[in-house]
Amino acid sequence: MTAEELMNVSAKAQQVIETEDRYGAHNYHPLPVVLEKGEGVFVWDMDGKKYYDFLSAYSAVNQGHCHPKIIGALTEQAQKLTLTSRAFYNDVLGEYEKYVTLYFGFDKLLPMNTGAEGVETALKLCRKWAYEKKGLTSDKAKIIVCEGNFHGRTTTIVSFSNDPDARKNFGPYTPGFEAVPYNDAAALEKALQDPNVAGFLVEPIQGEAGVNVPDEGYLTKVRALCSEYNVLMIADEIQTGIARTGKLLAIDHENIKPDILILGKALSGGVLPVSAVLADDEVMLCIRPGEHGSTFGGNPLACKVAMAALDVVRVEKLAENAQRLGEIFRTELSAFAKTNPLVKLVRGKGLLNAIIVNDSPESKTAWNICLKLASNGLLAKPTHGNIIRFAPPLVMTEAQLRDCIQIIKDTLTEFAA
Ligand code: IF1
Repeated sequence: MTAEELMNVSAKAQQVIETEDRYGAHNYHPLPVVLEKGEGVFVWDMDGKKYYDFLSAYSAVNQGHCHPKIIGALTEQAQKLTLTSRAFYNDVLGEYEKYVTLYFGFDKLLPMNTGAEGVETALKLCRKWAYEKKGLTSDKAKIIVCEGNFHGRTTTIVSFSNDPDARKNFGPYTPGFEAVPYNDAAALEKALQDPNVAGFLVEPIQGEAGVNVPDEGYLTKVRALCSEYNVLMIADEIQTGIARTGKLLAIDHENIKPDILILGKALSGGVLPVSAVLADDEVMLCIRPGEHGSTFGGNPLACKVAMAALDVVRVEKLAENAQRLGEIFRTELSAFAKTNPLVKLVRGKGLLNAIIVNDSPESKTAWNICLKLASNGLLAKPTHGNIIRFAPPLVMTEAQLRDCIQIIKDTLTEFAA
């Protein structure tokens, strides 16, 4: 944290930052804001300053901070039973598995905790299916991924990342992956000529790559190609799912069903780590007792929280709200971009949007804009260099959104001057 960045930070908050700097790993470079409370679309820092949260913890807090229904489910179950491990049954997991599989339309669910664990589970499931059902030669299975992907931080996942920061000096890398350009069905079809391909892992919208929205119809072509070549389509909806893009799942915009669906983040409303892999029996039953698991996967506390979180999505019609407010956001900011030299482009779907700042990725412009947004009461953070992601909780009202649009416009105008 530079002295200049700490300028607007109170002594109290600086103390917290310094403690983290001294005792914590330096694996992040946060904005100089020290949060203490969250409620709905708002967060407060420890000096009592109120902000609109326009990051939603990378789309984990779609239901808004500390949603009373989800916190109620958490506190009620926390007094009863939090963890049994899967050595025994518990009275919640079956109810949860039924609720979620019916909610998303799959035969079965494998419960895990973090998104990366969900992705790893999907990769293992895909390989298992390839050897035991498709009949590939052992250790020969190949999974196609997309350039610009972000699927988590494990050594296998970063093995197929092409982001140098994510993978540098974490080798040796896990073999069995090949990248093709995103949003390019022809390139995918070419890669599928290899008979050893087991699956294709894709984000319906690339979040970290800067809210990279593929052409209409791309995912439909992907679905058709995966079926034609008998490889599993694996959809990573950890960030785009749970109503974020204006539909329950981003792939619902094209009405397709992947062979494996990965959920995380807002599956729990950001209350605790809950991820899940969904698939039909033909795939899911390739994993048998003792072949995969985790200590906390499927714990009763997580299950109750996730059911409440999904209930909120349905009852409060968060997908419809995201769809409607997203249209307003992109319309307003696209019009504004025509008059402001700083904004090159506005893109996104539902309430997963981003602006491309008209400056080099190496410049600190996007970062400085976010510092100014913070002092103007709105929290957002750049992704790669010159792209600022805007993703508020989906419980936002139109009036609050218009208030935020004004803050963003005023800040960008200030900056352009
Ligand atoms: C970080 C990014 C977002 C994800 C998708 C799997 C995972 C993520 C599509 C793994 C996680 C988080 C991780 C966090 C920042 C954030 C992020 F910038 F890293 F890429 F959202 F875009 N698939 N994304 O977005 O889930 O293991 O974290 O629960 O690592 O810096 P996780």
